[in-house]
Amino acid sequence: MVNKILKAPDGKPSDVERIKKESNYLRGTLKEVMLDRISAGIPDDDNRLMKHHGSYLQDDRDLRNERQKQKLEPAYQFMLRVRLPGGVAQPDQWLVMDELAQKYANGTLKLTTRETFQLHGILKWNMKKTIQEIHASMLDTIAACGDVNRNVMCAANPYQSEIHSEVYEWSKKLSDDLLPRTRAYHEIWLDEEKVAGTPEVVEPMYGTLYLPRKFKIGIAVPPSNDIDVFSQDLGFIAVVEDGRLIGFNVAIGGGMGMTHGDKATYPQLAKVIGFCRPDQMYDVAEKVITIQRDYGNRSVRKNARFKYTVDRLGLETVKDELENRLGWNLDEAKPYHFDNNGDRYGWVKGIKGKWHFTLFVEGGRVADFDDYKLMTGLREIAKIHKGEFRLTANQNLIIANVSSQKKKKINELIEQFGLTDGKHHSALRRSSMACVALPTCGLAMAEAERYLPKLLDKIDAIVDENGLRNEEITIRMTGCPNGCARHALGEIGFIGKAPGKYNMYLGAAFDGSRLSKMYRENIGEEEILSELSVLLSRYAKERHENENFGDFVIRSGVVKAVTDGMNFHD
Ligand code: SRM
Ligand code: SF4
Repeated sequence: MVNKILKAPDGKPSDVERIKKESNYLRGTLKEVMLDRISAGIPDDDNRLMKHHGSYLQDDRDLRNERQKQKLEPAYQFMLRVRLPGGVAQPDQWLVMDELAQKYANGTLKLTTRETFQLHGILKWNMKKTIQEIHASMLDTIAACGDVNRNVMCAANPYQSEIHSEVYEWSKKLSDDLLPRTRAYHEIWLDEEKVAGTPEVVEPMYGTLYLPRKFKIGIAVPPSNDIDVFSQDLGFIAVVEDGRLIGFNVAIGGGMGMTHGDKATYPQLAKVIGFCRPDQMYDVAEKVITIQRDYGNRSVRKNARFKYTVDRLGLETVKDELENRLGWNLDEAKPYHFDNNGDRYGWVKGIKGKWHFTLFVEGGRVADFDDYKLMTGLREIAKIHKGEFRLTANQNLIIANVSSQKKKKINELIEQFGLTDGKHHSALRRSSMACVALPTCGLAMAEAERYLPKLLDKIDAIVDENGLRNEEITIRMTGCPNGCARHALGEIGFIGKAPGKYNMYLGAAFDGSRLSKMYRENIGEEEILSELSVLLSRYAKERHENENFGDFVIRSGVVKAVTDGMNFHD
């Protein structure tokens, strides 16, 4: 056992640390400012705190210039993210989210890359009503953003439904047990009376400052790595023996975000450090989180994620510290094997005669489009569905646990509304993901969700020319290097640099176990298409049997394999 003296980095705490410290456990002046009708916005300090309540202030960037010209304040509106552990929503909860989207938001639902709902475009005066209605449906938005543990993901895979339900229960338990304990949310949004006198310890795990940065946990069930377990701060890989869940391999220190031009920031993959039983999972999560709480960087926020703490202290040191805090040692990691990080579409039969239908939802956007009434179709299904909806980490949706009797009726609705399992699309499009980006994301440098489908129309032509229509190649686009669509784990990745310009990355592994490498910088559509034209034609002609595109570009020397996030920029 190493006996090192561990230290957090020196340096003046960032302003967010001050805001949290002075917030009286995430209250700040949120209650008051939300009542103010003079501005549709809220002050910056409160907006920082707002994230811990699952929301934050945005403005419609499509309208920004025009409003500036007219000397109006920006078109302020709120994004609201639901906490939905494991991505499971009941049909009545789906209907509530649909209704709220129409009543208070922009009439659409965003299914996120972390298996939950986001509403966009909520006006300040409607926020409280929206949160209260979400709460009445037995959901909440606590800790969906902010410097705390976020929504815990779990494999949505319908193939192993008995293991899914067990793993789902663990993800829900972790998510619930790791919630902040402050009553701020209940007081601000749900009108809970403040209890006189303050209990001695409000936040036994988080403390007054919460975490240095966001913290993410995901649980994968091999062979599917649909949740991209290696991108998590803390990942659990289910180990199944003789059809029974015996525990989890534990992986630490993953994350996708970076800043253009700053080599001290990089995407990183979590590394497996051992194995624990299911009943030890909470203990592991809590102790890992407290290590990050104590040693994470509270001075430079862009180096504050747990991946940097692990890389700075060293994997072995962090493992030792974890075992010290646990008071027991992790077992040796068990063998595991992933074969993909995407979704499998269409109808699948699970246990007890139940059926599951995985629907392709391009960019995760549920809306009624001119020629595709996706939102109405899903509403009609939710009205008769007795199973559940599972939001996937690839922004898709599973209509899950459908009885054989109900399947006929649900299938009729699927057909009536033309809801697609994506099978008439190219496999490349089915394997695509794009983050929200413009017009709502304040950090976007380029389009993603609104642009990728159009780019894919053109890439599809290249795919068809080369006979690659059924080849699954993962392709991901983000509007900035924060990596919300886990671009660094797409075999083809695009990161927005400026309007219409992207950095292009290649060479991630199809099973999510290797990062991609920068291939071209700051290129526009024409160049993207000409690069892909050459690469896909070579792939069609020169690939080995069953060779994935990400492996091909490395074997053929197009890009170097990234062996560790720390050499991502080399
Ligand atoms: Fe994200 C910030 C959207 C998954 C890394 N992300 C944001 C914000 C809140 C912008 C902001 O802070 O001003 C975006 C809101 C846009 C909007 O208009 O809705 C945003 N992130 C999203 C979503 C909705 C993308 C999507 O299209 O699905 C995803 C919501 C997930 C959820 O339900 O909780 C989303 N974000 C991710 C992921 C993927 C994941 O977790 O599996 C990542 C990469 C993994 C990681 O965390 O390393 C991710 N988001 C970031 C970062 C970079 C963090 C970093 O430390 O590196 C930011 C910026 C930040 O935190 O300062 C960010
Ligand atoms: Fe916004 Fe960037 Fe995340 Fe896309 S990757 S949603 S542009 S923060």
